[in-house]
Amino acid sequence: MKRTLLAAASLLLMTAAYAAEPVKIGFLVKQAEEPWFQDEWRYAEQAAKEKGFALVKIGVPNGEKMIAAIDNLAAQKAQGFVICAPDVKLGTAVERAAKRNNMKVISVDDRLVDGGGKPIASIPHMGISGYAIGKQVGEGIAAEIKARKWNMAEVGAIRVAYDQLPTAKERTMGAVDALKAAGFPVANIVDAPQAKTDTESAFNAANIALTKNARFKHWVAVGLNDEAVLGAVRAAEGRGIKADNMVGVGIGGAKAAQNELSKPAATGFFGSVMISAREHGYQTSVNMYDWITGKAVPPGEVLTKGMLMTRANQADVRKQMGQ
Ligand code: FCA
Repeated sequence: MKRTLLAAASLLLMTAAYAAEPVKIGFLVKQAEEPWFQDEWRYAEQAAKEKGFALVKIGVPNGEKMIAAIDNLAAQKAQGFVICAPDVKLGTAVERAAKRNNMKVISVDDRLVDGGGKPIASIPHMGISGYAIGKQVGEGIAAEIKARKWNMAEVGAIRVAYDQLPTAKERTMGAVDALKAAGFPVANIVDAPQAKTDTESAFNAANIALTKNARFKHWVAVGLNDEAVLGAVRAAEGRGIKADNMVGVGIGGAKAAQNELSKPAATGFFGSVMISAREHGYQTSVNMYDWITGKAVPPGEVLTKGMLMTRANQADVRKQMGQ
């Protein structure tokens, strides 16, 4: 009798200890300085406050820092993490590090791939519907070309490219396909590969493309995010190509795009397809919390939508996207 009571008591204690284990979640992003990732973190903080878990935000600009961050999270007794890795090819390394430390992992924005380049299905993912959002970019540009009555033969299109990142390729190819569908001449599309996914690299890439193709009268620009298109817009400005001869449409719609679209005078940055930082930051964190606490297993893959935001509808789009 005594022994059974003791056993029951120790079981109770163990359960209590387990239940009391505070939930700690890591949120690792590849480019912490980018407004999009700042927004994701902000919405993740909101989830942490609401659900009462601890959130650890870490910037992971390269593979070495990423592995160190995962091990560090484990030492802090985090039970899981959400990650946008610096390189999707690190997928197997991410999964191995999570397993080794007995942590759960969800990817956000960039889908992790294995050694053969195949998406790792065992890591739940939330990303954007890259091709569809790219098409919205292309359609927005095509409509503006029409509105300005430009002769398409005289328009050059810069595709700021980062094709080693699958979502980047999908986005920019979606934009190119929409332009083609609107009758844009394929020969006028110029690829400008960027070394990194930031404004400076896009600026350098676009500059080369503009120099080599001085024959065009007007320009349009697409890229994987707002930073890519802003780089192209700034490069064009440097060559005297301003708002009346440039239509750039980005993807993201975070602070950088909002600032640009709020400048008193229009620039070549015509708009941005706004995507949901709230969903990517808040919902992935809630999904991780539910997974850790045994409430629910996250969906295998969620792809979110976007809305074209321009100077004309900026306030309305932000309201509709709840941002
Ligand atoms: C990628 C890009 C970011 C953002 C995100 C949704 O990670 O690099 O700029 O667009 O997808």
